[in-house]
Amino acid sequence: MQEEKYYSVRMRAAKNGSHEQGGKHISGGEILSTFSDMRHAVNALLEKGLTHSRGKPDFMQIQFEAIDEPIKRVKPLQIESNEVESVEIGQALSWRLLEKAGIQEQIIEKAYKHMTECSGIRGALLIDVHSGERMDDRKEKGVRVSRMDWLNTNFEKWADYYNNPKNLRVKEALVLATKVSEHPATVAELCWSDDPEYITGYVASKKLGYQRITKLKEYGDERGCRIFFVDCLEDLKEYIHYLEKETILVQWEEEDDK
Ligand code: WAQ
Ligand code: MG
Ligand code: MG
Ligand code: MG
Repeated sequence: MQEEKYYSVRMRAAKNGSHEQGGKHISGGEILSTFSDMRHAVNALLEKGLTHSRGKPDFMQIQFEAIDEPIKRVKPLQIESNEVESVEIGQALSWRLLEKAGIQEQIIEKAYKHMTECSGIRGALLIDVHSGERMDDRKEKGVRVSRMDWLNTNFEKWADYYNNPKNLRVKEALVLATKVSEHPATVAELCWSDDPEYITGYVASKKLGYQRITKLKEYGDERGCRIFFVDCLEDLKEYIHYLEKETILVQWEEEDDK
């Protein structure tokens, strides 16, 4: 049977000029859509960028392109929530989880330094697990993971089964973390939002699953973070190609988790 054709739909919004002109990143989004759902997809991204807590954009770009390559189905990472009382405790827990994923303490420390120097970027930092140095050459752009999604009917089935909130932010983050952790060169991911009102973040890896941490930054802070700890000295180009161009659809079946 021939599979329905999908399109990658992407949005980015900035304020005080485009990203290229040095504007402030406001919002980004990526969706997979069929042709017949395109209006809905474009509208959802438009809405996301127009009404954002980081500010009112004066630049936005929305584009779609057909996907010609095969689409891979991947099960969502297991999700766990860690309630913490303070940012300090949350940050300490993120360190412990990263160490559990096999990353050395001095590498984590270096990664955190890179992050404070680069917060405000719209993509992720790729950090070499051996040296702690940044691997990508994308400067203030970072690497933007794209071509991933989770059909809403299937996501809602999953959320109902686990009694998880049907929250778009959690869905988007879990989709991204699932795609990123699926690549064998990813050791772990560390993330928290750049949206000032959203303070829950996570550490994710294939082994740890998606470990939410309820406080990773102070309320009101507009500095966000996405770091991929990477172990691939040889083929960085292939890795970035996977993140940007290969298509992943998250798909969950009840039998998977029994
Ligand atoms: N690819 C790479 N990096 C990205 C992408 C992407 N597609 N989208 C966002 N980022 C980077 C970028 O640098 C942002 O500044 C940063 O991540 C945060 O993005 O409760 O909402 O979309 O389980 O603000 C995690 C917890 C929420 C959700 C993360 O991130 C939960 C979040 P945001
Ligand atoms: Mg986004
Ligand atoms: Mg997001
Ligand atoms: Mg954001």
